[in-house]
Amino acid sequence: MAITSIKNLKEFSTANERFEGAHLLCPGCAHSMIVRELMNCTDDNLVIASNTGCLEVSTAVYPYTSWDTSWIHIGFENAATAASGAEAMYKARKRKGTLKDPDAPVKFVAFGGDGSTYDIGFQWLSGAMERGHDFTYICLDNENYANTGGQRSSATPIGANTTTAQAGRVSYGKKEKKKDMVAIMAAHGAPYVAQLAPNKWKIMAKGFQKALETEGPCFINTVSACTTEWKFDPKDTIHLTDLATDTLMFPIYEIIDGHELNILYRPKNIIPVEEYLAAQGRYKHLFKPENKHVIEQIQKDIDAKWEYLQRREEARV
Ligand SMILES: Cc1ncc(C[n+]2csc(CCOP(=O)(O)OP(=O)(O)O)c2C)c(N)n1
Ligand code: SF4
Ligand SMILES: [Mg+2]
Repeated sequence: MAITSIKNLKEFSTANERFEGAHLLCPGCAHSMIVRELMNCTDDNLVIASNTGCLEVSTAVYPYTSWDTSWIHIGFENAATAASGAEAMYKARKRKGTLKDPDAPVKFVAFGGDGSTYDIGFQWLSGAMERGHDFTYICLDNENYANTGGQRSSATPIGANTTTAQAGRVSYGKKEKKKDMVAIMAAHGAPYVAQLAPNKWKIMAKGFQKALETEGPCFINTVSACTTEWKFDPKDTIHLTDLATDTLMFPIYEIIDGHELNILYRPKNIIPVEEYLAAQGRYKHLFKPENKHVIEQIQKDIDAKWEYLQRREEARV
């Protein structure tokens, strides 16, 4: 098995880069941290499909590429389709004996933003999960359509100001709550589903490795802080992600075979969500007296979800 045990920080920083640093993502963009970690956590050959979005447009500007591996660019809705199609072809060729090196370990991975994963590519992702392809789908969840100017997606949390759910005199921003994609993917009966974050990089590497090692369709939602649309200083990406995990706005957990839930990170001190919201321009209107009720609602929802996750973990159902 070519997947290595979790590398330490030194090994990670000195490993042969498979995701090259010369790209056009904004300084501080978490997309590159997540992709780099996935690519550095295994020595297996990788076939990666990446659909339209910030990651794709910033890493494959002709004639340059940041991808030191097989890489397929595909239309906005089709990351899962491309990865699952490549996997099906690989299996067929293996069966027919037409692969040059049939014993070389190969893993199939798809990267999609939340706009493509939660909304526009949702049915294609659902189909690939249901068909049971052996691949890992990673959602880079920055909670908006960043590449086209910050429109709301169904991953955008309630109360966020976006270009299509604007906060102003008559509105506090997005009115609807975030879709629970992790639960939806687990409901497909996928063997491995998780929510991970780049500040907890060892947990994230372990989760990636688990997904790559697991046979069948795996889904990972990663929290990807977006300096431009969340509106925070690029130097604060990891601090902001710490706030995301330690307020439990983004709890870190896995679900195995659609039912066994394990919490992977328990903050020592749970931070009130206000601190996370106050650190980002997209929520600044919530601190006006007339919008305080939205902050209270967000905190209530976080508390209820944390309770629920703990109960699920204990119940082992
Ligand atoms: C079918 C289709 N609809 C819309 C677009 C325009 N489009 C390109 S990238 C993008 C936003 C991508 O958002 P997301 O998937 O969240 O990725 P991010 O850029 O935020 O990483 C949109 C709407 C497109 N290329 N194809
Ligand atoms: S707009 Fe956001 S997601 Fe896109 S490159 Fe910049 S920081 Fe990254
Ligand atoms: Mg997005």
